[in-house]
Amino acid sequence: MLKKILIANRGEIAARIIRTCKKLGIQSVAVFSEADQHAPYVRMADESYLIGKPRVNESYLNIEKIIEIAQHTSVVAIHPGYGLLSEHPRFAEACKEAGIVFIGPPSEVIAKMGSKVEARKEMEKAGVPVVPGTTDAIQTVEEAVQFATEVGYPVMLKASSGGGGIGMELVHDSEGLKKAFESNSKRALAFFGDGTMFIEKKIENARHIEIQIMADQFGNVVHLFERECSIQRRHQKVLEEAPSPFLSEKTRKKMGAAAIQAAKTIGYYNAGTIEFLVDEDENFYFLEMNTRLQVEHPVTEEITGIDIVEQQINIAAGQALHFDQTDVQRHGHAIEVRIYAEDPVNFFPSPGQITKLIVPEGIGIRNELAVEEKSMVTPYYDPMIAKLIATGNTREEAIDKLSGALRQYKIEGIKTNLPLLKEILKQEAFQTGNTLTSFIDTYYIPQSTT
Ligand code: MV4
Repeated sequence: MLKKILIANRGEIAARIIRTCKKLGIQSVAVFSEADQHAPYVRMADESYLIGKPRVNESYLNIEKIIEIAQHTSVVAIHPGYGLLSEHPRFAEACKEAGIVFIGPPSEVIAKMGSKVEARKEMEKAGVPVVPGTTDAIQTVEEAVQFATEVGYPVMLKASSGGGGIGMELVHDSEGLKKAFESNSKRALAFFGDGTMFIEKKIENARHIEIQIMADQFGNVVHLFERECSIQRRHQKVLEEAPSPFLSEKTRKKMGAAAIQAAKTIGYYNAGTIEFLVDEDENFYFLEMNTRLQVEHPVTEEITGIDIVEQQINIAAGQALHFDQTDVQRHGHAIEVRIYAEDPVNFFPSPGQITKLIVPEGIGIRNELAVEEKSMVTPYYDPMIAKLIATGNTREEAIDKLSGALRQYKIEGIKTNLPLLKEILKQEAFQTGNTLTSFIDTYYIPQSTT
């Protein structure tokens, strides 16, 4: 058992991790920037330490400072949450060197999956279907054009170190590819310090479906079924649900088995997610692997009854999984929406003070909050201020509960995307489970700011 844990994160996920620490009798240490002094998670932790200025480079990304506090407070482990340092191989390495357990996979595995080109190679080795594309990095425009001619347009040009759509472009012909290659490679180099590019065939009318896996340090791997995450805007997820309303039981089984094989092949341990693109005929293709706890993990917790953070802690402590695949059962349906401090018309961030906050409550309603009444939402971090999760016996019941909860929700003082979320739930395409990645662009027409 890990007796004392530092949480190298902020906001709702820091609060979420501290909650499981309390449940397990683990001492928690929070770190915070000058902008987060009054954040709820800072008060929830047993100890809290100021680590620097508001900007992440001067606080939450300062590896040396965080390790220094970890040593000063004698924690045995660090939980990185999501984003920030969670998929930073050098941070995992720094923890190890300091004799502190990193609650995540080994540094080398994070690095390997961080390279999309390497990840594709590993998946081919594992026998997991990947999108038809280049095996090796593309070095020149000529190579790019030659490959695209072979597989046929349209193709997706992607950055090997990319994610969130940065350095990615859809191209329809060789002219477009020639133009896109240099600019995206330069952008990727500027953003990630790596301009390596690769090409995939474009999968049309794709859904984004991911499999949650859990692996211990003894090679035991289970999957916790899928999450449907197709409703996104500019590569920001807005709504996630489990199970997917689209998948057949047969494909669900095949994807689960593929995800387990993927994790075994790379020697993975920790919670992890294998993302797939799924086409209309239920062909699925590996997209990327996330080697961290994800924002949308609660929907999986709701349908399986498994506390994913607790499992991460047990795995990091060197315990074997105490359940196998047949013990993982799913019940009902869960939907999560992300509440962002942003203008629902132009999607600009909307910082300011929350003057009034009413959070819905009820059976099957779960809130994950970064804020409370009177909190300041600052411009320094991700604008997601809360998550709302509704669980019912059926998808219809979950939608009804979520709609009711959204009607109860009140946030005053700042603008939020609550109107967008209500609008999504009202759409027939959503209600019938017809959720493609183009959903928001197709159906959402902003009405007003109030
Ligand atoms: C694709 C694709 C179609 N074909 N790759 C977007 C973010 C990045 N992680 C991968 N993305 C895509 N890759 C091929 N070969 C379509 C997308 C995509 C997308 C994927 C998931 C969820 C929303 C999306 C929105 C636009 C494009």
